[in-house]
Amino acid sequence: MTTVVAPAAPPPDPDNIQGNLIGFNKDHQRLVFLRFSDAANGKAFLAELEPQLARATDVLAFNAAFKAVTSHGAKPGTIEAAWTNIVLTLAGLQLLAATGLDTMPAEFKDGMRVRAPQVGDVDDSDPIRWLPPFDSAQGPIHAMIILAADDSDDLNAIYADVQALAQKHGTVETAPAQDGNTRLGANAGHEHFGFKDGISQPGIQGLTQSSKAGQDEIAAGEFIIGYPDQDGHISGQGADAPAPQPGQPGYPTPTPTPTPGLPSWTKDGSFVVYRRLRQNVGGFQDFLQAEASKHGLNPDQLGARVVGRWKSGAPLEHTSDEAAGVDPAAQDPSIADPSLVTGAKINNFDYVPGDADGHLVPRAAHIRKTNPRSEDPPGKQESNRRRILRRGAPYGPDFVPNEQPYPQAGPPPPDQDRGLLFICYQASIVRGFEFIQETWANKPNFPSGDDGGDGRDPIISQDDAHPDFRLSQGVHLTTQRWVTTTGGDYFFSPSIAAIRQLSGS
Ligand code: N7H
Repeated sequence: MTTVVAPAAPPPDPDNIQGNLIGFNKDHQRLVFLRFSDAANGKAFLAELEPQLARATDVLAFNAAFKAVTSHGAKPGTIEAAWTNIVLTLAGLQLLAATGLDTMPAEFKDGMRVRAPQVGDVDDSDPIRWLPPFDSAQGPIHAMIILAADDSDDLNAIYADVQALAQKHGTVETAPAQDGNTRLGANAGHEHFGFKDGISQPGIQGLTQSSKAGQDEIAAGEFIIGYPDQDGHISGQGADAPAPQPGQPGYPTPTPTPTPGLPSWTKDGSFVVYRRLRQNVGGFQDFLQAEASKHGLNPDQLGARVVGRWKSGAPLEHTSDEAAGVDPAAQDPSIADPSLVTGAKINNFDYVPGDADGHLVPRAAHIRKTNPRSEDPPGKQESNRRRILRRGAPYGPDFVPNEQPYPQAGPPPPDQDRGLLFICYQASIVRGFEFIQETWANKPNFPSGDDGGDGRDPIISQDDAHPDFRLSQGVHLTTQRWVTTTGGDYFFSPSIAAIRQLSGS
């Protein structure tokens, strides 16, 4: 019998993919919000910007060089880079006369404003309260430029280049640019609640190479249009995720929206979600302080249960790497063994059957809700169909102990406005970000409705009307809204070839 072996799909082309999909991972970031004056000017702007855009090749080469240099003892600042990318809204693509836009997915055509009720952006997160340029006053922006650099002077230099180009082609910055910065000193790599971030990121088959234990290598088609996804379908060619099992806990609404096939120019592109998420750090800390002792915990222990990791990033779940006798529920295990928070170990865990009820890591803890790993339901296969590439950065000043509490109503003063510029890449927003937010984070019955339900994700889904977090069997805490959406939208990150095509060059 002859076995016919299907030819392997060619790997994604890193020369054609914009670099932030791999992750710029720089200390300084700036988001620039643009409106083109007309199609001709927009095309001319894009044509001149294109050679300046960082490709995935550039980021991969930098990362390899950085690893080589720092593994020989050199300081991180020895090699530096400054990078530019552009992502476009539906309005931007329309103005540039992109073809086949009617076949773009419904959620992208709607934009984040219209999808707000669905993903839980209500009450304080309601779009009527969003900041420019995402307030409705000026109409949709056309493009967001993502700038990133190791050095703030270099960031200013590439920003000046973009501003000069914009001026030349009648393109307007519709709101002040939004800066994001790595926090300083011991807080570097930690978001404003104090937890280490950017740890669990999927690898991309055919593009990235990882030696990190516990990192899943996910099919490129989950993130990039035109490649096989985890189920072997070519992303963007109509076949979307199979509907979740009806009746399965946590799946009240099947979400897949099969598309008739995206236009060919979308190949090597990716859909991008940007959310400006304000964090009420004082409120979060007050909650931990007030609630912990009621449950025989200290504030750090309760914080670890809310997130699923200790502030150091050490997992709250047991890991095969940990020393005998260590109890990661009692205290941060990396205090006893600092090697547990190295790249080789920090993400090497799963939710073990012995913790199926969430007595160690509550099932609604932020990282368990947003990536249940092997937990069943939903099961590893389903979890890995919902992976996203998180590429955000913190913004705003650090919290100062004893600063004024947030006002009862309205926004905090500017010097207390801090949070996360959440950015993620995926091949389908409805399957990635929206599903995680709506069906996992916001639903109190995921993964289980037993015992009053597992509750909502206490970090990203505070529901003012029904705030609930199941700490352990029979123990439910009333949470608050500590993360508020203050703007954002859905974008498309076109390939380099598509940008040339859109620019008419
Ligand atoms: Fe989350 N936080 O400080 O609590 N997140 N997140 N996130 N998040 C993660 O593992 C945080 C947000 C995911 O694979 C960590 O890299 C905050 C949104 C996913 O194990 C920490 C905000 C969405 C993961 C935080 C915020 C997600 C993850 C641990 C908003 C999607 C990986 C560090 C202000 C809808 C889970 C790490 C995995 C990890 C926090 C937003 C998703 C500390 C403060 C909007 C998929």
